[in-house]
Amino acid sequence: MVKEKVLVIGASGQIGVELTLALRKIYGNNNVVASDLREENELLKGSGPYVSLDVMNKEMLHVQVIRQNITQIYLLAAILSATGEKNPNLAWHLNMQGLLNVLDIAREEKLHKVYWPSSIAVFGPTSPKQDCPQRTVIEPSTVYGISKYAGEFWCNYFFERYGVDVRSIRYPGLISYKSAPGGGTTDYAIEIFHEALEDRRYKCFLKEDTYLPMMYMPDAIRATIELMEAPAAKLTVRTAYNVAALSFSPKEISGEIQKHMPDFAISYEPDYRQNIANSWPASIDDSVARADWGWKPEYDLSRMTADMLENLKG
Ligand code: NAD
Ligand code: AKB
Repeated sequence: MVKEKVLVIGASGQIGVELTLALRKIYGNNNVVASDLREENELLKGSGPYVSLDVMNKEMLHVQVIRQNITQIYLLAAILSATGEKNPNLAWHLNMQGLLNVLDIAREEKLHKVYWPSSIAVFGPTSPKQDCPQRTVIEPSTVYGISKYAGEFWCNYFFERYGVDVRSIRYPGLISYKSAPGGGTTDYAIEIFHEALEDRRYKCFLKEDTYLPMMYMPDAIRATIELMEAPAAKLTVRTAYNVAALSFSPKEISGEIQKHMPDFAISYEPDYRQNIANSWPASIDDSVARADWGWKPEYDLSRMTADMLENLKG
């Protein structure tokens, strides 16, 4: 078996912490190097190597890849939708240049595989709202969505032109309790649990009937690993795969929380994130991922809600 050495960039973030821990179980603690611009997340401490690294510094990144004999990179460093609308230039710069730095190094060093996540944010107001297909009209209206869509085509280009085995998923909004979310529009679906447990009330920044595609983190981690372990010959999509699990509104998730906490109350005060949410589909068709590499979600709304509350209660 080929020995793999994995570098996770953005390992202290919402996905990075859980993905790093999952990859360490597969490849061994010392074969997964966590890296981030910010300090090492508490949950990673003591579980394996950590380096401080800026993905925008291509030379330093290249040095680390050579020095550590890296064979795979998982690139998670990015600016998400809500923060991106506050600073479009920064979002474009990090989301694009960070990816190009990684793809260039992967080509030069002949890395075995690269993982880079896209998002349902590639879809825009002209995409179908329900069961949005893998291939459809894609006209994103946020800088985050534009950067993800351009990124998907850079991945496809590096695969077609240079044979870089880069794989990608269009994650829905991800819900988790281990590490905090990083500035997205779907973050309300995490905040609501924390506020419910602390205050028994939550003021939501989206309207009650705003349906969005969502997924519980264990499903997202499993999707990522299953895609990365799938035989290359099975993959028909080299931009990014649609994957789906849940679709719910703030009213629906608050109703689910009320089943566990009858005195929980939600109110609504939509802000600039409502426009972002309005531009995205409500649900996603993931039949291509199911057919190509056997994707199937495990968590529904009620199971996810019960698990979130149980884990956050501690
Ligand atoms: P996050 O913001 O929680 O984590 C990103 C990490 O990258 C942070 O720890 C940050 O410090 C680090 N970082 C930022 N700039 C860096 C730099 N220059 N060099 C090195 N590290 C840097 O984000 P996340 O939610 O974990 O998302 C990870 C990826 O998944 C992103 O590409 C995001 O677009 C994508 N995604 C996330 C979601 C979601 O709901 N969380 C949904 C769809 C797609
Ligand atoms: C966001 O809301 O920006 C992210 C995403 C869906 O990409 N959670």
